[in-house]
This record gives sequence, C-alpha cells and structure tokens, in this order.
Amino acid sequence: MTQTTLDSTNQTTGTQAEYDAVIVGAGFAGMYMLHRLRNAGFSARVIEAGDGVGGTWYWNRYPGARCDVESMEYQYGFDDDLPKEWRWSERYATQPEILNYANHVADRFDLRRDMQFETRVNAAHFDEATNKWTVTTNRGDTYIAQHCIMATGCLSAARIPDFKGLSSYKGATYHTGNWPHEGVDFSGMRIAIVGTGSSAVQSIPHLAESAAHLTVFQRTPNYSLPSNNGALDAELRDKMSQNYTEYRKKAMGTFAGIIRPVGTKSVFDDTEEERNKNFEERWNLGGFAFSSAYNDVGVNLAANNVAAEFVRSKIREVVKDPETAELLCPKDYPIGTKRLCIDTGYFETFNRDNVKLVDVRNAPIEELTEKGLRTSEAEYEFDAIVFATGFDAMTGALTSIDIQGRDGLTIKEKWAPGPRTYLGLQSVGFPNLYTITGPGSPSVLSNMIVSIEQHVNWITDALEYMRANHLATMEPNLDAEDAWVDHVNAVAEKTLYMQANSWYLGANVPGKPRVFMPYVGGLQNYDKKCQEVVANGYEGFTLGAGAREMATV
Ligand code: FAD
Ligand code: N01
Repeated sequence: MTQTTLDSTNQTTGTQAEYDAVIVGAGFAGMYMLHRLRNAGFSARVIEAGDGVGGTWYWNRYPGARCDVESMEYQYGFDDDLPKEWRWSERYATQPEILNYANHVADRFDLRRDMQFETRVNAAHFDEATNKWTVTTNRGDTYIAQHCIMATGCLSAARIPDFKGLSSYKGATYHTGNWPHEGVDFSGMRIAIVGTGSSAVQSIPHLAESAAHLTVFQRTPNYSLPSNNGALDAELRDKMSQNYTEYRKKAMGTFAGIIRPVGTKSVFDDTEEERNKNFEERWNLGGFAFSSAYNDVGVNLAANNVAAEFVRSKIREVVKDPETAELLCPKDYPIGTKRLCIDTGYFETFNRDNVKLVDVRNAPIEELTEKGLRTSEAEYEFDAIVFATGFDAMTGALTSIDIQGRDGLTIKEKWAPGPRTYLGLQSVGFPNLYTITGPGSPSVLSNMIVSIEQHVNWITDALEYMRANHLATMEPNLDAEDAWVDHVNAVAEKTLYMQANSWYLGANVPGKPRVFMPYVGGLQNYDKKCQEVVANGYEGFTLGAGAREMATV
C-alpha cells in the first residue's frame, strides 16, 4: 500500500510504502540491482540523494574526470545488445560520456519509474518481530522492505579534511567529488588544489590551463602511468561488442575483471636490458599494462623497487626543474600499494610557468585563513581552493546512515574497529542487509562494473532462493564471518599493501582503524568461493524460516 503527499516543489514527501526490496543508491550498482530484481518479479524502490542516475559519474564532474579502466571494459556486460548500441568515442571515456551512458541505460530499461531522487536515506532499522527493514529518509518517507540493499558506493562520501579555520576562508571552495553541475570558470584566478590522488592527477592539467595560476599542495606524491588515451579504434570496438556477455564471462575469470596480458615472470628473471625493454613497451601501451609486466611486483619489495625506479626515471625525464621532479617522485611506499593513477600530461604540467608545487608533508597545512591558507612555512592567497582530498572510502556512506540490526546494534558500532563482513555481502547482526561491493570483497581492487554485476547477480539469486523456499531471513554465521575476515587479512598481509598509508587501509581519515578493507585474493577466486557457498546450500549463512507474503505496492 502506498500513500504519498507532495511538497511545495511537487516532490513526494512523507511517502509510506512497502516493497520486497529497498535499494539505496542509483549508481551502476543500484541501477543494475533494480533491473535484476524487477525482472525476477520483486517489487523494489531505489532511493538516491542526487537528482539523477550515475552515482560517481553524477557527482564527480571536475575538469578532466574520466575512467581509467578502458571504456570497452568499463561498461555493463549483462546485456549483449548494450555494447553494440553504445559507441564509446575514446579509449578512456570522459565523465559526461559515462553519465550519458548511465542515462541511456536508465532509459533503455525504463528504470526511473521505480527511483526516487533528491532523497537521502537517513536510517534503516531491522524489526525482529516482522523480519523487515524500516527505511526512513530526509523527506519524511518510510519504506518497509524485507530486503535492504546498500548500493551506496565505495567512493561516494566525499571528504574535506577538518582544517582549522575552514569556514573563515572567504573565497570559493570546491570538492572534486561534489563538483558544480554548471562547471566553474577559473579564468584569471589564482587557485589552489589540495591533494595529488587520481582526481587531482586528472584535473591538474585542466586547471593549469584555465586558471591564471595554480598552486598544488602535495602531501604524498603518486605513481602515475601515462594513459596514451585517444580515439577508440572502431574496428576493435565493433569486434569487442560482438558477444560481449561471453567476453565478460572471461573477464570474471581474471584477477581484476580486466582482460590484459599479465607477466608470468619475476622481475629478476630478465636481464636489465630485457626488463627495461619490457617496461618501456608496456609504458608506451598506456594504462595499467605497465603494472602487470611481472608477477612479483606486488609481493616482493626488491622487485617492486625496480618497477618504482623505472617510473621515477620517467618523472625525472619529463619534469625540467630537478627539485620539483624529486618532490614528485614517490619514494616511501611501494608502487601499486596506493591506487595507481593514470594521467594525460600530469607531470608535464609542472613545467608550466603558472604552476607551483608545494610540499605539505614537511610543512603541513596549519589552517585556512580569510584569504587562503597557511602552512607551517608560508602563507598563501587564493581566489578559490579545490579540495581533491578523496573520500571516507568503502565504509563512509554506510556508517553515515543509522543502520540498526538485531538488538539495536548499529553498523557504526560494529565496524568501529574495522568493517566485518562475510564475503563483503552481509554482516552478522544485520539480516537481509546486503552491501554491493562491500568491504571484504574485491570491489575497488577490480574493474568495479564487473564486481558490481557479480554481487548483484549473487544477491538476486539469493533472494529468489529465499522466495522459492519461503525463507524470511538470510544472515551470516559468526564463525563464517570471522574466518572470512581472517582470510581477507591474511591475504593482504602477504602483499606489500600494508606498507602504504592508503585509503584502502583507512589511513586518509584521522581516527579510522587501520584495516585493509578490500579482498586482494583476486576476483576469479572470490567468484569461485561465492559459487561454492551457494552450491553448498548457502554455506556460512543461516536462512531463517518463516512464511512471508509478497509486499503490496
Ligand atoms: P556510486 O556510483 O558511488 O553510487 C552510489 C550512489 O548512492 C550515489 O549516487 C549516492 O548519491 C547514493 N547514496 C549514497 N548514500 C546514500 C544515502 N544515504 N541516501 C541516498 N543515496 C545515497 N572504477 C572503475 O572500476 N574504473 C574506473 O575507471 C573508475 N573511475 C572512477 C573515477 C572516479 C572519479 C571515482 C570517484 C571513482 C571511480 N571508480 C572507477 C569507482 C566507481 O566508484 C565505480 O566504478 C562505480 O561507479 C561505483 O558504482 P556504485 O553504484 O557502486 O556507487
Ligand atoms: O582521492 P585520494 P581521489 N593535507 O584519497 C590528500 C578513484 N578515482 O579523489 O596521499 C594534505 O586518492 C591525500 O594525501 P595522502 C580511485 O579509486 C579514480 O584522488 O593521504 N593533503 C591525497 O593526495 C581513487 O584512488 C579516478 O598523503 C591531504 C589526496 O588528498 C579514488 O577514487 C579518478 C589531506 C586524496 O587522494 C580516490 O581518488 C578519480 C590533508 N589533510 C578517482 N587529506 C580514475 O582515474 C588528504 N590529502 C578512474
């Protein structure tokens, strides 16, 4: 039963309705989840904070934003016709093109009629008497649903550090992850950018071109590989578009959901000359090809340093001022242990007269002032400041919702020492709550669309199984969750990932526990485990009996 009232802007408010599933978020995860559930005969409602679909590609509209997994890989694979219909124009698609694609998919599958936009979910509480979730929003809506599916995104909780004096700055401020839809004209302005992660690496060349002067505040230099971007080869596109679902199945059998040549030798199996030739070829191919040149770069520090030194030599070749070049060379963490960046002209930008690099590792930002900011060494004045300071990744969007499971336990309390899940899909104490690409799954270490589809398919199958067997609840067992968390940690410990202060480890958010959040055991192994769990009768989960009627909408 649905009851709806309208507010003064004709938006629904105070809606009360019941569905089989509420899906929070209308990015690629929420969109596909809705499509699958609808086709399986479930009633579902998507609730989205933004006023349109696309998630990441709706919010991150900063200049230069584009994917760095190649367009032909970074698209849905569930429908054979979609890749034939959509003709990506570049090897790495721009944000507007990806957002257009998301809108095309929404139109194509008529998704919007079951979506509610400009609405933020504030709370989701599990009722043990009815085995249902009550989801409430900032518009005063109340939705009841047997299943609550969090498609809230791993990189959706944009974060500006808690700088002293933040509100006293009188100029304009922007966050790359929440960029104005109408764009920003920086012409004639002196601007600053704080941060040098992927968002900054993409936007800095564009900001330098449009502003009178750009000052880059860098705490940690990043390893960045050239994109070698360009127009997408039409023949390749047409070839790949044929039988794309088969192609995607093969991608699921890879470590990161991307089909690419992976080196099978150790760095030390080659002579220096052979190695440099191999590195050079992969460097010129562009994108992540370089990172999979050898099989021990991720696990052996000596091997890693050889690859890292190659990248540093490239930076020194490009950047003319030796002092700036040294500052831009990452030296104190292994390559690949913070998210690799893929750039177009990033290092070259530091040769421009209107760009200055400031090291805030040794002289941190102490406060924002009325006219700019002050580090421990100097004071700067700017017309605008861009924060490319990242996200409260993987957990931030979830812990900012008041999610209460059994006995009033909140996800925020449970995850205070670090997220705990079984397979990154569910967490003990929160029956019928699902996290798409949640912590403990390959997620951000993979081609995210492949991981999203894998999770959505698994969740849909589980819901169908429950319906067919008249089951009311699904929840992991504590021993299964504990064993999975131990496994996730053990696999991470064998890699070099623990040696960097990355957002994978929560290191970018002061006070966040240092826990490696994604599963680094490989998508193909993870998918196999998920399939085994199902084949063994949802091993590690308790499926609660209880007759249930379909929701009436
Ligand atoms: P999102 O796209 O983040 O969508 C989540 C949605 O949930 C958002 O729209 C948000 O508004 C909504 N939401 C969250 N909380 C609430 C709430 N409480 N109430 C209502 N709505 C809520 N991955 C790759 O694999 N390859 C790439 O090349 C790549 N490029 C990226 C570039 C950028 C700039 C960024 C930031 C990320 C990139 N990623 C990339 C990761 C990207 O986030 C995923 O690929 C993918 O888009 C995630 O989709 P999603 O639906 O899971 O989450
Ligand atoms: O965020 P980040 P992002 N003082 O966390 C600095 C995806 N993505 O938005 O490294 C000074 O990487 C911080 O410094 P440090 C991708 O998965 C993909 O760039 O913590 N500096 C860092 O330099 C990516 O990894 C693409 O020392 C401070 C920067 O801010 C993820 O999204 C494009 C600071 C934050 O970098 C996040 O990327 C964009 C402080 N107090 C994003 N606090 C593609 O190309 C933080 N910093 C596909």
